[in-house]
Parts: sequence; structure tokens; C-alpha cells
Amino acid sequence: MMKTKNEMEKVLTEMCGSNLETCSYESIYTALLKIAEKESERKTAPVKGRKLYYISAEFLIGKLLSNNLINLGLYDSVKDCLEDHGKSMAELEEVEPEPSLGNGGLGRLAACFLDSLATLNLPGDGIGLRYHCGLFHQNFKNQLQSETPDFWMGDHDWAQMTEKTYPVSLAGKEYQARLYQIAVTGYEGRTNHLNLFDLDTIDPSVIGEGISFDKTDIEKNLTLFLYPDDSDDAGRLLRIYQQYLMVSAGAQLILEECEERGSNLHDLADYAAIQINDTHPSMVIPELIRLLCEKGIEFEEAAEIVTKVCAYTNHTILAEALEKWPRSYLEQVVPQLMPVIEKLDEIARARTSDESTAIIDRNQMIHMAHMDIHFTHSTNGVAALHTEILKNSELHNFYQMYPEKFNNKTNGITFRRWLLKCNPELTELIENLIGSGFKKDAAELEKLMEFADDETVLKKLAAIKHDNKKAFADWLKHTQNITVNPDSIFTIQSKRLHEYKRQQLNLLYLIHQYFEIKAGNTPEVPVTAIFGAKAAPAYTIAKDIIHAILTLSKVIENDPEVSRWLQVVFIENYNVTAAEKMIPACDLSEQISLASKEASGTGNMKFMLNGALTLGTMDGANVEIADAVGEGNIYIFGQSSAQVIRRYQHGDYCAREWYETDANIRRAIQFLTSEEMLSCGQEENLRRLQNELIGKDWFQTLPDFNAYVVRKEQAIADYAHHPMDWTRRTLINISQAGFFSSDRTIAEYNEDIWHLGK
Ligand code: 26V
Repeated sequence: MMKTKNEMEKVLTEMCGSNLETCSYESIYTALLKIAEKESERKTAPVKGRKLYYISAEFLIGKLLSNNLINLGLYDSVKDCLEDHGKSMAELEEVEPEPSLGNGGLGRLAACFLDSLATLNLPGDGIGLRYHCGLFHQNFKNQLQSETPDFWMGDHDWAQMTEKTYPVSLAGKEYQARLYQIAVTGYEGRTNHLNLFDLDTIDPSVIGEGISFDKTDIEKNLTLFLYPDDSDDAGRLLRIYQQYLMVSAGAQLILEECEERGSNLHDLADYAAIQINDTHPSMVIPELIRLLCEKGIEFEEAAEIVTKVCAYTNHTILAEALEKWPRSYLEQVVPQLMPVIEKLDEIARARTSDESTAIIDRNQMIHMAHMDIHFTHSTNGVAALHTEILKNSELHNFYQMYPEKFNNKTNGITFRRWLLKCNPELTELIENLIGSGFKKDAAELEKLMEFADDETVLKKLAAIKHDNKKAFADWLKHTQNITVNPDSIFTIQSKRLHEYKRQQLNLLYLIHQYFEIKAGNTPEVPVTAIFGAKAAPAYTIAKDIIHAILTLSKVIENDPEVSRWLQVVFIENYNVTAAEKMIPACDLSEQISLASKEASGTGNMKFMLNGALTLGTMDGANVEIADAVGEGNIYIFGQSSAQVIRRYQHGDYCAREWYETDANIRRAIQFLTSEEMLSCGQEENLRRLQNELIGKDWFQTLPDFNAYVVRKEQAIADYAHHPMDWTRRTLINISQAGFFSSDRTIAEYNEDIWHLGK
């Protein structure tokens, strides 16, 4: 293994076939990809005992080059060697396309988990789909979002085609699912694999305008896109096709591997643990039972085996996001599963007379989460509050039936990508202060507390934040031609666009701020409000919110009186790569979902780890962040989850009353259709959003508005007047971030649910 710079130089020069000064970044990238692949192969190890299969429709892995080089211990020698030859890692990284195989938190969590599994030397592979275009590319034109396909697969990517194929029957026709594999390198750990299935027959020429395509031509379109909007029947059916391709091929792979390792299938639970990531892979339950029965096992035993093998994670309490399929859809696409699902429904009904827990309900809808809870041994939520809400309200009837199955696993993030990779300066400072143990044992960050009052350290920390803000500003200029002021306070809200996440609350605040500045009440320091968010293509109001923010950004830009103090920036095509640039540059992290609605959030953890203070509601993992740092080191505001749940139960929330009685709220909402806004934006979109906020406001933005304004103004004043204290509090946040390492989360899953072999 070539550890030193000189060894690396020799190998690279040989592979690139010319002097490193003159060869292209593309050829260096291809050479490094091969080197990393070879090195990671060396670190694959045989499996003893139980192996985990993490099945997920999404793995938002991000770019892999730097991550893999760091994990394999090659990063420094590559970086130094390239620098000697006038080349930079930053430019090299630009060559690699980002695999866009996820929507947001759920997919990114799966990627963090794979990293932690390999780092902890645990045998655990991913199973998913190889989407050719992944999630759409977001474009802004006239302050509106439009979508185009993202052809992320280049000639050289990390997914290696294998000879393995598995037959999968879809709507009575047999298809061959081909296995591709991406090596998952652990930080000084073992190599696992991400197994992605695909068809050889996919044909991008069926794509029409934007991201539209003929949704009926399965052979050509099945893995073209990450689940397209399900607003029409063909789209919903396509999702079932995708899901079954994934679970059927996945189940065959699992059984094959376990039999090869000596399982007689009756003892499958000694060889395999399957984690079902949300309900998208739930059909793996009936599919495994079907396959086991085909191999001669009795139905009841097969159902018991599968229950022992499988565990389910719930990632949302939004009712509309809990998948249920009309029976006729499954009859059409996967008729072979229907007898199995019917029997499972009978068994579940025999356990209880409670109709609300049925798998097939009276309207002939099939509830995937219900099947998961009945036929797995574990159901977990992803943050303490979320799990409590599942137990006490959303899934209360199930909790009463199976209290022993319910458990919490608070999410986490991998520190390799979200600290070592994205914030090398901060990593170095931490290493100089407390040694390098924190890279594998995140709890060691706590040692930083010792420096909370050390002015020299705090000054260094503040300088690093400033450097990161400048680097982010350069990146913004270079990629999006936007100029921002690194001496302003950066407030960032980056996450999928959804009404429950309440980007519209931030928008209303910014309008409020606009009026205040006009009235001479300028903030203590200039403010740069940054957003990053994609809206689902069919989610009209979400797109209207983007439009309103972009329009406000223009209005302010055109108004020198305001733009000296306030700038609104919306990053186009927010993705993992953009997140890696933004997060280290953030001062104030906006985590402002309606309490009870955000299952966990993981961006909140990334910002905290990189030295931002959180402005947030008591929702998801914010609650645990607040507990960890203490109330003086976080800005909490808004209704509690209990208040929100009560309001929903009483059904007595009336947005219009708030609008009519509160002058500030009224002024902000009215501004949406003001002359200023209409001169830059579209009346139809702005008016629709305005009507939504006054007439419905389902996610209760208005009751939290005033508390939000007060807390945010306080944060901005603190930042401006007490910079040293601000930095001290960011240090406390960093020191308390250890709990939010996905290494801790994975260790808990293993301890309580998987019990993997080593
Ligand atoms: C899915 C859908 C699909 C159809 C319509 C509306 C809708 C709304 C939300 C979702 C979310 C799917 C699940 C998900 O991504 N959950 C996220 O999982 C993260 C990792 O556990 C967690 O941090 C986020 O709080 C949670 O929203």
C-alpha cells in the first residue's frame, strides 16, 4: 500500500502515462478511482455470524473520491503529491459527478450508516437501486423551479457491474435484475458493499420534456429516476415496480449468500439481519416468505423466520407519507405476493379485533407500515420525541399490542464526511487540542470543554469560521455567480422544501426585517439569509414558497437601502456537495419545523458539529441537541409538540384570526402581493401562497411568528455584540456533538437489534 507522497507520485505517474503537471484532472481521477478500488478490495473480510442488509430505496452517498481516500488513509499523500505538481484537490473533486440517489435526510442517513458500519468493522451491506438520473436537477428561471434530468453516471463511476443477475417477475413478465456494487470503505475499517440493482434495457431516450417520460414502458424506464411524483396512477404503479425489483433481487441475493455461508434457511436469523428503511422496501417481507415457501418451508415457520430477521425504521409521522397501496395495484404488478399478504392479514387479524391495525383495510388498501410492525421484531423511531409520538399517538394501537417491539434510535451523522472531509481546518484545530481519538470515538469531543474560556483557542475557532465563510463565498461566486459578504451573519436553512419544515416562516421573517430596515431599525450586523431546497415537482405550494423567496431576494437586491443590511440567497440545485460547502460556513442554523412534525432532522447535527448555533423549535433531534448543550447555547422558540398536537385534536386553529389580529403578521403576508413583489414575480404563485397562509396554514406558521422574530433578533444581536461569547457557545456545541455521531447510532442498532458477527 502506497502511503507516502513519493510512492503515490510514482504510481500515479505510471497510471496516467505522463507527467502529473500536464495530465488532465480526468485522468488523475480515473487513476485514483482504480487505486482506491484496489485498496478497498484488500479490506474486504469474510463474514462470521450475522450480517446486516440495510434495504433502502435511497442512498444519498455524495461524491466518493475524497471520502474514500480519507477512509483508506491515502488522502494526505494524494493531496501533497498533487500540490507538488500544481494541482488542487478542490479542482480534482469537481471532475466527479455527485450520485444523486436520494431525496434528503432518509437517503443521507442510509449513506452515513454504511460509513459507520464499515468503520466499526461490522458486516453490513446496502441494497438499493441504480437510478440512472437519480433525483432531478433543479434549475431557477424567472424565480421559478424547473426540473431537468441529472445524468450523473459518467464513463467512470464507483459502481462496478457484476455478472450476477436475478430473475424478477413484474406483472407476469420476467426481467433480469443486474447487480452493481459500490465498495463502502470504513475509516481505518473494513470494506462493505452497496448493492444496487438495475435492468440492462433502460433507455434514456424515453425521456421527454424536462423529466417527463413514458411511465408505462417498464423495460426502458424502471430505474431511470428516483421515485417520480406519485400524483398520477402510472407514477404510483412505477414505484411499486421499482420497489419490487429492489426487494425481490435483494431477497434472492440474501438467501444465496446465507446458503453459501452454510445456512439451511431454517436458521436464517443466525446469518442475516434486514433493516427496512421506511416502508419503501416493505415488500421484502412477503417476498422472503414466498421464496422460503418455494424452498420447502411451511408458511407459518417462514413468517416466523422473517419476523426474526427483519426490523423496521419509521422516518415520518406525516400521515400522507405512510405508504398504502390499492389492492388492485399489487394484484397487477406483484400478483405472486397477494396470497402471502392475504395470509399475513389473516394472522394479524387473528391477533386482534382492532380494525385500525389491519394490513388490508375495509377499503382494500394495503398498509405497508402495518405489515412491517406485525411481521418484524423491531419498530424504531429516529429521535426520542419522534419515538414517543409514535408510541403515544400515531402508532398507539400497535404499541399496546407489541410494547416490546418499540424502541428509539436517535439518528446520527458520519463525522468523516461532515467534519474531517468538509472542514479540514476545524478538524486540525480539534486534533491539536485533544488528539485524534475523536475521529473514531466521537465522545472524546467533550474534552474540548476544557478550552471554553481559552481566548487563544476561541480566536482560532472564530478565524476558522471566517475562513470557511470566505471559502463558501468563493464557491458561490464560482458556481452560481452570487456575491455575499463574509462579514455578515450567515443564517442557513437547507433541507427539502416542505410546508412542515416552514421555509415560509423564515420568508415571513425576512419580509418583516425588510420593513424594519425601511423604518430605520437596522440589524446590529448585516444579515445573509441562505436557503437550499428542492421542491417535489408536483408540490405546488412548495414551489410557490421557492418563488416567493427568490422574488423577495430580487426585490431586496434592487433596493440599496435594504440590501446594505439584508441579502437573501437561494442556492440552485442543493445537494450533498453544496451542503459540504455551506455547513462549515454557517453561523445560525435554522431548524424551525412545526414541533412534532420533523421526525429527527440530521442537518441540525451537521451544523452543530461545524460550529453553528441552532435557532429551532422543540422538534425531532433539536430536543436532544438542546438537552446536550443547555438552554444558553441554543435559541429555542415556538409551540411545544404537545400544544401543536392538542391544537390539531381540537381542530380550532384559525389562521385568519392571527392574520386579522396581528399587524406584523398581516403586513408580512400582504407584502407577498405588493407592487414591489409583483414587479419581480408571478401574481398567480404569490397570491396562491398568500391565500394558503391566510386561509389554511396547516403547519401553524402564524402562531410561532412573533416568538421566532424575537429569538432571531436576539441571536443576531448576540452575534454582533458578544462575538467572543458567541464563539465560546459554538465551541460548547461542537464539544457536545459526539452523541450525534452515526457510529453511536449504529452501535445502538447493533446492540439492541442486529447483534452482528465480526
Ligand atoms: C415523504 C413524503 C412522500 C409523499 C408525500 C409527502 C411526504 C412527506 C415526507 C416524506 C418523508 C419520507 C421520509 C423521510 O425522508 N423522513 C426523514 O428521515 C430523516 C432520517 O431519519 C429524518 O431526519 C427527517 O426528519 C425525516 O423527515
